[in-house]
Amino acid sequence: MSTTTTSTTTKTTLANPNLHGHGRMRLDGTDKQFGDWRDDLARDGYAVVKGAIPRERAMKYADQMYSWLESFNLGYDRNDPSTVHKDKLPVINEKGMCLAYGLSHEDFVWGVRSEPGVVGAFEKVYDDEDLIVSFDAINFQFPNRTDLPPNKPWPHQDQDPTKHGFRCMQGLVNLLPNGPDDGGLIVCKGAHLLSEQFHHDNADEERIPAWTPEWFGFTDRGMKWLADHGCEWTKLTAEPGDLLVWDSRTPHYNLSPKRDQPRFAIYTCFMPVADATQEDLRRKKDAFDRRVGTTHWPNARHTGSNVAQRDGKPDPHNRDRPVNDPKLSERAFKLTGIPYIKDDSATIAQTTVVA
Ligand SMILES: O=C(O)CCC(=O)C(=O)O
Ligand SMILES: [Fe+2]
Repeated sequence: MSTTTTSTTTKTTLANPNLHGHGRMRLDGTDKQFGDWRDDLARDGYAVVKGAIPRERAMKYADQMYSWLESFNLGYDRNDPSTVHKDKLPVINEKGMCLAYGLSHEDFVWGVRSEPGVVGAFEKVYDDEDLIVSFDAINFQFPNRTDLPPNKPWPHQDQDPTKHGFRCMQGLVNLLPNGPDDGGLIVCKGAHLLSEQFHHDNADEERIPAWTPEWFGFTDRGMKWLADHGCEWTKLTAEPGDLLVWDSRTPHYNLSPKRDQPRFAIYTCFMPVADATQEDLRRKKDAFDRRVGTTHWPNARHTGSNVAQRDGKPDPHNRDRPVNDPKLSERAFKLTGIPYIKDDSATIAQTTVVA
């Protein structure tokens, strides 16, 4: 491996033979047939991309996730389910989200984000190789947790309801066997196509408070509207290495596992860099430099913090850098968005890339 310094912005052609110049998918009922998972995505608002990461590599990533939990030395042991307790783990909420500790930038997380089968799926949907990726949360859900509040349904869409049409495809890589009772993603089939009508019909309703405009929570009335319009909820199942993708307008949430199998997932959301502004990219560079996270939205409209709160106080186990800082390939570095920043070569040159 050689270490180089990147200081220029170039739009290289990665020549992905899977791109056919068909243009970005529209997910409005007018997409042509592809004969693969893209047809499911267009019709249902979600799809499973089987084997986006080979199973053995996915299991290795899961192993690194277990090791990362154990690295806090708080008493969690993957072989002893009785050690699944908030006092023995980094701070993870009842939805399974772990947001701090520089985790979004651990080398294994970047490894998952830059897997060719993962990036390639997004390249196909956007018909574009110049993409940026979110610095998202990581999900660790364990069964039978009585030490956390229950994970009540939180149906939502991750897109501003005043902005219509397909804007962003979200994704998560599933890393452990995930059957019907093993928790994980549940989606409302076909509701992406009714999204504009939904928000028109329900515009008078008081909104569930959201900390970003790119989030909308479905109330009981909203859930009834979806049911009345024939939309059904489906809990997805997946093997290690499968990529689950969904239109940001598709209503969804997650369920906790019910038997003995934990659920591990790494969220991977990409969008064309052409959809981000230079200001977005500079904010994204700042988030990368500080090793903090973003929401699912890769344009980094909101950036996070590495200060987890434990029992109302900063966690004494907080970290502000990953245990293993990422060694980014040239492809991965482009996904940070940094090489697309114009007229900022002095600062960009500080970022080291391992080719
Ligand atoms: O964990 C999941 O499957 C879904 C998570 C989600 O919807 C979110 O973080 O916005
Ligand atoms: Fe979501």
